[in-house]
Amino acid sequence: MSPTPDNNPGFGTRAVHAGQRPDPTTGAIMPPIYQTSTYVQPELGRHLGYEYARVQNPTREALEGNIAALEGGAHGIAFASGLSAIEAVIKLLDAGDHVVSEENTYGGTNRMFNKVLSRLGVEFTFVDTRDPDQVRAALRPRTRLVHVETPTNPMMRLCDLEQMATIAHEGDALLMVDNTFATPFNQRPLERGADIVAHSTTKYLNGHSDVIGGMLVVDDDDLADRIHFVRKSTGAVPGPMDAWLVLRGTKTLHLRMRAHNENGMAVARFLEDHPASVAVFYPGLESHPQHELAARQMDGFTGMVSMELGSGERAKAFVDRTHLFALAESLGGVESMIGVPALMTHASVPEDRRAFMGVTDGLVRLSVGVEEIGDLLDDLDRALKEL
Ligand code: P1T
Repeated sequence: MSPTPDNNPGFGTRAVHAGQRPDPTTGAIMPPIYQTSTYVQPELGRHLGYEYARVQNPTREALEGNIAALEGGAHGIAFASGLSAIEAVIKLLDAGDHVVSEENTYGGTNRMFNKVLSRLGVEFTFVDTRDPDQVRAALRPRTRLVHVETPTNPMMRLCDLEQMATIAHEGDALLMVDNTFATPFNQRPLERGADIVAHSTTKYLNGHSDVIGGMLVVDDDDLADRIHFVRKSTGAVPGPMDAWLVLRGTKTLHLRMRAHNENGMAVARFLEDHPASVAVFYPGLESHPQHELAARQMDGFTGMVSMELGSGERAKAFVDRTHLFALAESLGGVESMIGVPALMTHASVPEDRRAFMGVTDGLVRLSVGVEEIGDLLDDLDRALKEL
């Protein structure tokens, strides 16, 4: 049976063990990669619990059990990407239903809502979820979902999860929280009343920049059944190799996040004190306007740091000059990355909306990796001096 201790094991123990057991045939300590599309049935009308790999796959199920245990939910449902996970939740709705979404989400989420799903008749209102009154005022009789990110990508804005859950539930809507930036090591939305946690597992959960993947975690059995139905009916499942790679990643999530949190804080403090920076956005800094909420709601502040350099020219000069910080989209890998959201991850957001939220051409986003902090600070210092 499962080696998973069931006497309330700690986070790191769950990260290593939850969802897994030694392979019943060989005792293999890692779940095998069940690279198969179908399963032979002993006779018509009887199967071994596995019919077709879009619907069931043991490697994927191990990953789902693992991440569900980290978020403190009963069900994990894996997807081919973070966006397909979020999309599946919208597919629970009908044309004419309404969603209230944080305005400063990942640009691709905004693009999917605005340019794809709204064409199918689901209506979206975008608000600043830092302000609960804006969320409350946006609710309509047919609002079925409130979607938030906290911290947001890339402005590192927060919303109060308990407040969001109360408001959504008053309006008979579900609360979905994209927990990609925080990870369950730092923040567990289900404990604060959220109904659905969404992840791009592409990021910290996998942690090694070699997979695109997504995950939803829910506690409610009926909601899980409805999401499973959408997934099997529409098909955005991850392959078994990718599920296995993410599972290998989550085993060290607690070790990596401690290092990301520590390095993120050190980089944020360094940049805040640096004369070249106009502003630094990091919830762990006392200067962050929502630091008190961050300290209450989060156990750590991640490796994501954004900074304003004052102009697009300065931002370009900076990101072109770092060596250890690789110029790339994505985040959450062990290697440090840097980018200019207005030209990269958020280019699809209309310019006036970007400007309104502070996603200027001079905004630089850093995903601080787990390299030696002295080397990372040297890299930033040298590139900033060359500006
Ligand atoms: O790329 P995909 O696995 O589909 O995940 C989309 C997604 C969802 N939610 C958040 C908060 C994200 O940051 C992302 C993807 N983000 C990037 C690629 C990026 O560089 O910001």
